[in-house]
Amino acid sequence: FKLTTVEEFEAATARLLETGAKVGADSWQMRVKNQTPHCKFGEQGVCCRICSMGPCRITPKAPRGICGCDVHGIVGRNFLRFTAGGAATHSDHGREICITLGHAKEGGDYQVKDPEKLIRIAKEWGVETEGKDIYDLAHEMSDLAQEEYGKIRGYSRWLKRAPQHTQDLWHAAGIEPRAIDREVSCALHMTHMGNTSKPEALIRQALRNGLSDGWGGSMCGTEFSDVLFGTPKPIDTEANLGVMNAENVNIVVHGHDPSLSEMICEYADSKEMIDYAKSMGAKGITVSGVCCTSNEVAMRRGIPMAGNFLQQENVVLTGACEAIVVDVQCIFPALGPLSKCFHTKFITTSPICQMPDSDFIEFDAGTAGEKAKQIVKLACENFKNRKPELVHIPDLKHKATVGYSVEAIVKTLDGVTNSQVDETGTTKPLLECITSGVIRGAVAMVGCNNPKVRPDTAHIELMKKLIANDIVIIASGCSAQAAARAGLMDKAAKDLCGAGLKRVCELADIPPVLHMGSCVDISRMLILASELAKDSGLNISQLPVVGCAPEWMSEKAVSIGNYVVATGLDTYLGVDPYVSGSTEVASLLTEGVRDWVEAAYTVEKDIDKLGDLMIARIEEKRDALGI
Ligand code: NFS
Ligand code: SF4
Repeated sequence: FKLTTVEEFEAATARLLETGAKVGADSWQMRVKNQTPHCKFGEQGVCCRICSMGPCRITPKAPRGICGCDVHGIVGRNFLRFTAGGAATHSDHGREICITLGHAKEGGDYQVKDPEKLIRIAKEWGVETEGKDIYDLAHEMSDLAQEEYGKIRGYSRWLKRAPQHTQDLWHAAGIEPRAIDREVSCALHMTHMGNTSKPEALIRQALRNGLSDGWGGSMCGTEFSDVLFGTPKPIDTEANLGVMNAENVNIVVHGHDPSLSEMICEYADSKEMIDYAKSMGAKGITVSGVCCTSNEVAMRRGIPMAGNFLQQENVVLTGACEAIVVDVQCIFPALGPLSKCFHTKFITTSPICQMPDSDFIEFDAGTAGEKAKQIVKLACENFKNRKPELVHIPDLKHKATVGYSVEAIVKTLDGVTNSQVDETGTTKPLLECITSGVIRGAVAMVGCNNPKVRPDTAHIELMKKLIANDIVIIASGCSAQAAARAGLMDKAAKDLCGAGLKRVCELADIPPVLHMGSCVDISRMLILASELAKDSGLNISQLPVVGCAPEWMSEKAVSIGNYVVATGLDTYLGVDPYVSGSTEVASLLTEGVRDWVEAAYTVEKDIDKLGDLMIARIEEKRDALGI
């Protein structure tokens, strides 16, 4: 068994960039050069521009801004604003899903595909389900979920899913999130000129705002996406640019909201559209994905993953992309001008994400089917405009098995252990593997690519190291796609594991890196950690489980980091979150918060060291438990 190497990824990219040079295309590789070195004030987080007396930059000679704010206040406010941006983004995505749920109807574009899950959540929320039409229930839950964003009293309904001990910690620390939108507003209010400059208060709100995402907006996104589109189950797919097909109309879905990508997949798979593609001279239609929307449709439909964040330009550079259809988040504005160098249609669909040089086809839940069909037709009609001399699809792809929701993990592991464990439907078999030491622990690998790190290398190298040490990986977002493209989600990758993990992979018939979905699906990881804690009688912070985002870049990733830490899981970052300018803020994040939530951050840019630190932490937790 052989993984695809990062060198092979890079050779493929280099070949594509040659095409780019021919047509005069710009690329992120070129723009990074223009932007380097980066502004040191920005990198340390010591620049404040939240009022027009500034911008103020803190230096030894100028230790305070014009208003008198010191470096700790400035760095802390910047960190909180960064978090608020991410929490707002995830949560607004979640809200869109709640709205889509309100449009679900029998035989309509959107239907309830997992009624059991809807009923389960309704019961959790104390909603009467007996004798109720499933669509009436869906609409009632849609309203209630949307109210979570602006309710006037109480805390997020989802918090109750956490172990009591975790809820008690949140209460004691004063960080239980209230209405989702309120925490974002509160963060922006606190960081306005002349408000909070005390680091401790800013970091507390950063955790609370993170929690309003993970245990609020993101959880709405994940749970109601499952209700609408089905809870993921293990399914086979493929990953990397080679999934695009030179003979077919290639549609690439990019972004985050499955409401769009699901509809595109649905129509692209219809006989009517396939016939239409044939009438345009193609053999068929291939839909593939980039970024998290790709994870969504891969997990539920086995749609292949063309690439992750820093591959988005590559799909256009193949010269074989008829349409790149985007909704929201992580979309390079570069795709506009780049698509103009090729025949590619760059189709934006959301009022939230409007870009120059794109065709805007507004997509909403009410007209979804009709718009999806229009987009697929447009892509088919564009096939004839291809310039054959520019077409080159790298011959790189790997098999991957994806779709490991918590439900799927529990089901897959049921009955795997040969121990006395006979309780099905719990995480006990997984716990048994961990306690016996067959698996040493688990790492949640998440987050983006970032040109500051050699792309994909940190994800892949860390995963290789961890699985060789019998540590199972649960992965999401662009990290999951890096794994899939390398081959780490191929079941054959068990050969790269230590003997214990290899045995578990064989018995359970799973790959050593489990794809848990998109970034909003990190809420699944919170549930898994909670279930493990409840089933073992331990606190989450005692479990030999940590989180890691080695190549993160977005505000969303910081919000995630905050809720993962606040849930009791130590989190390891490979890129600095612009706090190095303040000793107080940096030490709060790497130590101080541990007093509130029993976990903290570690930042380490040396990837090999980062891996060693995680392994050491996992072993330390095992020692503390005497296992
Ligand atoms: Ni997550 Fe998904 Fe990727 Fe990073 Fe962007 S796609 S929401 S933010 S870049 S992992
Ligand atoms: Fe400068 Fe204070 Fe205004 Fe920030 S809020 S720009 S530190 S004067």
